Amino acid sequence: MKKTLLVILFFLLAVPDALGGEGISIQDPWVRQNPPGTSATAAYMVIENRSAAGDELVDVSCECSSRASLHLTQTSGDSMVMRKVNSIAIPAGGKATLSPGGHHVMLEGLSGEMSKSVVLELEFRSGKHMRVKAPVVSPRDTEVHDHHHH
Ligand SMILES: [Cu+2]
Repeated sequence: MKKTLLVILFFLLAVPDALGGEGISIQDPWVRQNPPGTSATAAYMVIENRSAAGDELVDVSCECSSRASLHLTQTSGDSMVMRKVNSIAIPAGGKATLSPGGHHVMLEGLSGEMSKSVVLELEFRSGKHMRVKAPVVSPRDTEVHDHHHH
């Protein structure tokens, strides 16, 4: 039965276009497993825009948390500061990369332990809505993940 679930999950992750609209697609979504006793974490992904019109990610929500917002991590001197942003631009024919140390989806007020994956609801300036299933990745896996992608 677990195998069946994994196969279904893999299928959902492998066909993001089926979950979204034309033009915009989401690649490689993932959420960092929050350390025990904490109630906040971040979600990352690459948003690709194959259409001729620019768009913006303007809102996000998740059943997993009471609050979800768009954040940007900036380095100021020796410290890293996060601030809320109103939108993340996805240029026409380009992409926006949400990754550690940059833009991310901040999830605060997590309702309990994170499960194996969460569903993020994305809202764009164009009115487009997308649902994205993002696997929860533990910090140990995250290191591997980061090395793989950088
Ligand atoms: Cu943040």
